Amino acid sequence: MVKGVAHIGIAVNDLASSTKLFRTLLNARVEHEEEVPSQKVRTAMIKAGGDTFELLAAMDSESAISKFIEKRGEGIHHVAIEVEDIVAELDRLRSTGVVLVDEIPRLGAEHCLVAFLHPKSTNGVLIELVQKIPDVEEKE
Ligand code: CMX
Repeated sequence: MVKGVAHIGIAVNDLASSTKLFRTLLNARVEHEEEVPSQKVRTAMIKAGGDTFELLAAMDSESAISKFIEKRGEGIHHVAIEVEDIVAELDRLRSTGVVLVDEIPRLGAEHCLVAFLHPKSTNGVLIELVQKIPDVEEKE
């Protein structure tokens, strides 16, 4: 089941200056900052009202964000959709012919399970499916 938009991802050259800009634009604070080495990105989540913007900066030239900015410049990089069961959604979408970038969900920012759909099969929009993993409280 699709729950709604989790966040809008924006590719930026400089995370610090863009974070400052978006904090001013949205009059909001940064909720979360994280490095995702597996994706070679640094992220900052800024929440405004009920919506979240994820600023993404490349950690090196091999990052998908570097390649995106080189080709298209800074701007909207992906739309993340929150789903209840990411494996079921991937199965459903695969069966309709949508091309999956990630056949198997992987760990993304904020300890969520994530999987991307290829923009060539989704009207040129990179879509990320996100499933939140409930916090597990450690018991002594
Ligand atoms: N939105 C729309 N189109 C995109 C795109 C994006 N974000 N990124 C790439 N494309 C387009 C390219 O412009 C290119 O189009 P043309 O063939 O018309 O030139 C096409 O997709 C292929 O792009 P490519 O650079 O040759 O690269 P790949 O096919 O190898 O990979 C993609 C493209 C989207 C699958 C890859 O960038 C990817 O896996 N992205 C998901 C991972 C990611 O973005 N991680 C960073 C986010 C981290 C996080 O939030 O967890």
